[in-house]
Amino acid sequence: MNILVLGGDGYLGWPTALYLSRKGHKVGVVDNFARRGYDLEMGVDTLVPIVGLQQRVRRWQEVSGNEIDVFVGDLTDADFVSSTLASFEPDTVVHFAEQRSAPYSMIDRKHAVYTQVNNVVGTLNLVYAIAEQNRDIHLVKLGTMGEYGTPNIDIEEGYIEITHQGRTDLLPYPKQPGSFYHLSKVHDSHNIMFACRIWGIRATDLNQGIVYGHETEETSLHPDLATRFDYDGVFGTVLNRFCVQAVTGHPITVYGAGGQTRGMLNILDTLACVELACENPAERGEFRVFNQFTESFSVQQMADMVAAEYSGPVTIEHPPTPRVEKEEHYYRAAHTKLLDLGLVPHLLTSSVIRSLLSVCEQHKDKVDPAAILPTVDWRSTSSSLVTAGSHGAGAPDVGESASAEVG
Ligand code: NAD
Ligand code: USQ
Repeated sequence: MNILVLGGDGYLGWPTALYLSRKGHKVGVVDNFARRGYDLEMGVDTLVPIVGLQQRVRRWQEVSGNEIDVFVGDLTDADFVSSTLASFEPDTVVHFAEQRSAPYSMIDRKHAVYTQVNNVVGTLNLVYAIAEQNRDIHLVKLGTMGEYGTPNIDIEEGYIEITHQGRTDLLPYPKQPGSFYHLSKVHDSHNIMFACRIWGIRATDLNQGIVYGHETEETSLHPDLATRFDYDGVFGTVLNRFCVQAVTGHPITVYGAGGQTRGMLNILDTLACVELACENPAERGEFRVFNQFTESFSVQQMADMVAAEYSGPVTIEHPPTPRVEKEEHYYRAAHTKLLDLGLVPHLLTSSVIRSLLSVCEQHKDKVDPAAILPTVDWRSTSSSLVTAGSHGAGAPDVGESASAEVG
């Protein structure tokens, strides 16, 4: 297949592009380097060094003999999206290219507006280009388990059968997301579902849990092929952060009571799930939802697992959560559809945690302790993290220009 990977310079997009290329697909990657810009803006850096996209692609060609096409541009630019699709002629578009940090979206108004414009407008431009050019293109969109929130009933895969006043219907599962970022994913889901209904395009929404891990078969082939590894308080995700905290002697930061429970998956399963979705496309007009995670754990359980596997001393602290979230709650989410397609999960075993700890150990001299603590407070409308006017390369002030740009 011709597979276009949007966000192909990111933590998940880059290893996915390599994986699909190695499987024999013709792969193109699209990115505007916004993620590298957020690092400059926040004054943080990936723990594992990464080289530039062009250098990555050249190295991949040398190592594998496979070419990857590169398209540098912004999905909020409709002409760019349209011309990229026209030139690459994808069978499948895998869409990772969004601002993906919940804390980043909660810094202040500018970052909330930036996140929602970037994510929602980019996705709208994409569905328009697909509808205009070729309605057979399969859109594989990265959503998030966080779209559902933490309801006090079982979470289904996208839809729930509801009987009300004696009548029954299959309806989209209710959404209670926990940040302006997670809300942007809900808005995307609604827009894509509508586009499938009106234009008959085909889409799979992968409601992914929190990804951990760093190495894949392909990224391990050369240091230039490494993907990023974030541990800071804004972009680092929980298990990756806990491993960095353990190896640097920083207390593990379990926010609040630690009963926050989330669906988790190994980065290797992200690649496998995306491949399964690509190889088993949705029907024309179908908006399909898969819950993409393999196990669920509470934050406290993850801290305990890391502490148990690390050979040195580890302390676990419970600072108040900077988020507005339930610290203890019911959590049971269905995740059978990808298993039915053949997913064989890589579970969170002791050896997986030890290998994560060893990546962190290897690069621990690069850790900036000042970047570890959380700095964004959900209850505040303007975090002290970024003062007015200091926004750098990451979040352009789209607040005032958004309507003009969209219009
Ligand atoms: P990432 O930030 O590392 O990668 C996203 C890439 O998209 C970046 O390289 C960025 O520069 C690019 N991008 C952003 N906006 C763009 C635009 N307007 N035009 C072109 N490129 C743009 O994030 P990631 O961790 O690789 O996550 C990828 C996707 O998976 C995201 O949509 C995220 O919401 C979703 N997801 C991630 C996780 C996780 O744990 N990392 C979990 C669930 C879902
Ligand atoms: N947490 C801690 N201590 C920390 C960091 C986080 O207790 O040091 C807690 C948070 O309060 C939260 C949970 O861990 O309850 C998860 O936080 P996270 O930062 O690992 O994950 P989240 O903000 O939900 O976002 C990440 C990705 C996002 C993706 C989402 C999947 O950044 O792109 O959509 O995971 S999900 O959580 O299923 O929505």
